[in-house]
Amino acid sequence: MSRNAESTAFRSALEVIRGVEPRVADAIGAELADQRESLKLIASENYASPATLLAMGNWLSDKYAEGTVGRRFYAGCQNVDTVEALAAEHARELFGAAHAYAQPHSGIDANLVAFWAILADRVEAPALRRAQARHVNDLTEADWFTLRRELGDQRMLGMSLDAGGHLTHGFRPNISGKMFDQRSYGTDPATGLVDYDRVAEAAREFRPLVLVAGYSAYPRKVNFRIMREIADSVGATFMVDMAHFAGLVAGRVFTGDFDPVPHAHIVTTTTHKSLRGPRGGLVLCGPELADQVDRGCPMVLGGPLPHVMAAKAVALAEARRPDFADYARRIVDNAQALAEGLLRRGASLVTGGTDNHLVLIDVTGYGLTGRQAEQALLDSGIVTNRNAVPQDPNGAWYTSGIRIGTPALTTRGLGTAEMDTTAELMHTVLSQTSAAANPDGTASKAKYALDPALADKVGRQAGELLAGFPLYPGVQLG
Ligand code: DSN
Repeated sequence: MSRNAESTAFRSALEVIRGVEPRVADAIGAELADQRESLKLIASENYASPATLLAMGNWLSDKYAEGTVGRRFYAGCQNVDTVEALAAEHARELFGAAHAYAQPHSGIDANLVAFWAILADRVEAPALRRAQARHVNDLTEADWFTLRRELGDQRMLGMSLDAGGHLTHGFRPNISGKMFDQRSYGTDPATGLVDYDRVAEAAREFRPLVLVAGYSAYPRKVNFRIMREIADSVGATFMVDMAHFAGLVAGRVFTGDFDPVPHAHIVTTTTHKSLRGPRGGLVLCGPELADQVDRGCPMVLGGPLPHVMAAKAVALAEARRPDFADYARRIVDNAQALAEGLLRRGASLVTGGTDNHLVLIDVTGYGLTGRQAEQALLDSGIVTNRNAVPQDPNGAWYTSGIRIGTPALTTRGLGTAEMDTTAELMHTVLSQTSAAANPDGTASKAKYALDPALADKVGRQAGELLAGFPLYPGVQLG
């Protein structure tokens, strides 16, 4: 698309929106300005391409399309079929998967579809066979009672939240922790790394139906071959949530033992993180689970979002281009440069570095909580998010960590030299911020003191750094 076409498309869209509700048009324009001006280091965010964004604003949004390609509960879905089939085809080709399901609206939805499919495959189907029934409707009340009890009795073993796992990997207050009897594996307290022997031991003791790998705040690779061996040793279904690192799998940075697709029974992901697509989810699996996964909507999900599936097809097509591999490699180079820059300046990093797209800073060394550090950085034009560190004494709200990641800045074109400057800016802010007390003199985990002049100066320096890497250079709104 020519740059002129991008400007015309977005300007025209805003003009039309402004005619109805100008405040929405203003918010959209302001969001672009904010994103252009800030040093975005949120590990789970990115900048989708203009083509991906534009694929979402159209008439596909108006269709209901429960069911699957060619087998819908609504008439007139031929164009939805086209885009869903394309999204699935690109996903299968990109990841080398036998089956892809492009309907989940988010990563959590993708995980729920996967859990549903595993339970249906491992518990419901055997129960139906035992009862010699074809469908749950054919079960007697007694059979149904037994099945309900068995469904509620299943076990999941996943990475604990404070070790970097995700809420949906069995965290007790989350629906996943209520669907399953849950136990989690952590990381080695000395190294911060996954200890596969301990995972194997936990699996032997707990005998889970599902072993989950994947993370949202673990800065290292996971060996999925070993995890599959552990799952096999106890007869568990092995599921990987690759939402954070799907772009690194797509870009062939994570291969062999570190590519989950050949090793897992089922893989879930979001499409908007390192994969750089629209907000949404995706499930990949082999033929054994495909039928159950395809029942995700309407059994688990509301109607699919055809406009978002169109955007998934566009983004996945982009990820199949050769330059995406270069992008994926640069994400990791940048994360490592950022980690080295921080370490050189005295920061403490969980696991001492990174081999993926994210870095987890333990900010207690700066005398701060994650909440204080996050706000001080935001005052200085640096957007991050606070995150728990393993065995975090400050809990999940205040936390002791700051999670940063490089997918977004790498899309913008920043390289390793700019990562060193970014490390310098972050270190300056963190080392000049101090914890402040409540008015009554008690310690606060939220209040902090940072000289506003310093915050302004760092903000200007961040702006100067970004000026060399314009965001959406083809889009001029005014
Ligand atoms: N909220 C996402 C993240 O920031 O990692 C995970 O769901």
